[in-house]
Amino acid sequence: MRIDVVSIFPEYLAALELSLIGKARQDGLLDLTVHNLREFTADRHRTVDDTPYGGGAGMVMKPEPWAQALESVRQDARPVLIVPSPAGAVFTQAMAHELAREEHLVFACGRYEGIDERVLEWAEGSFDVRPLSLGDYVLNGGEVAVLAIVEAVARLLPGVVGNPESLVEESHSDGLLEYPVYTKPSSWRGLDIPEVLLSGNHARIARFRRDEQLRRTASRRPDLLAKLDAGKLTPADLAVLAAEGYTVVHGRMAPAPPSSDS
Ligand code: 6SD
Repeated sequence: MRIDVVSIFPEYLAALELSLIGKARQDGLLDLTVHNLREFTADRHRTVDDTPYGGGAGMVMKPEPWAQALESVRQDARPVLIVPSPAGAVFTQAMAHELAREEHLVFACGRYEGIDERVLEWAEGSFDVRPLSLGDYVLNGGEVAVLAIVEAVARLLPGVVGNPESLVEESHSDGLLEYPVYTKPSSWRGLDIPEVLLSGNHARIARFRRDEQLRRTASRRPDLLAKLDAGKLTPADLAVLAAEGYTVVHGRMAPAPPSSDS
């Protein structure tokens, strides 16, 4: 996969030289280049921003440096152009899987009040433009979102994660949060690991972990629970969720009505 990132703070993306992603680049699995937007300016001061039409606070990124930068990185037919923005669709694991199948991703990191909107309109001509949000909170620019999205996508590329089995059981792969994990020592500062994990009984361990996934999801992410197909849950699953106050309504999990004895 080829990835180009355009930013006025290319040093911010230095983290992509570390760990798994850095190794994937060294191994030739990922061809990632970070570009400084200022290299695509034509004035003495390398100006990338200007005041907003219509007034208001802050500055807006000028369109022409962006057009120059994006034209310089585009080589194939229609690369995906990802523009981090709090006004984008929320990035999900399903999108990470879709993006991992692309040949070429380009990331445009905004700063200040954002990029002149006409850049996105113009880019539609030669890119598949995707404004994406990491979540409902406001960052100062697109760089942190790019770090997150590139890591989420690159780890799905063939050969990047050493043991591909570690990709299978993860959070969101089956719509449930992950089960808790423990390592040695088995007793630490007065806290013991759940005894079932020492039992050697693999069926009991699998049941314990599934129960923990269901309990955690019910208490921390009821929004995820509501998306599950109740038809894919076993009687044992439904019993755990009933204990957490959930019942099947129209084939989905929903909070159970308060019982008459409570
Ligand atoms: C000015 C940006 C780009 C400012 C952002 C993305 C998310 N999820 N929150 N904030 C963001 C992206 C903010 O450029």
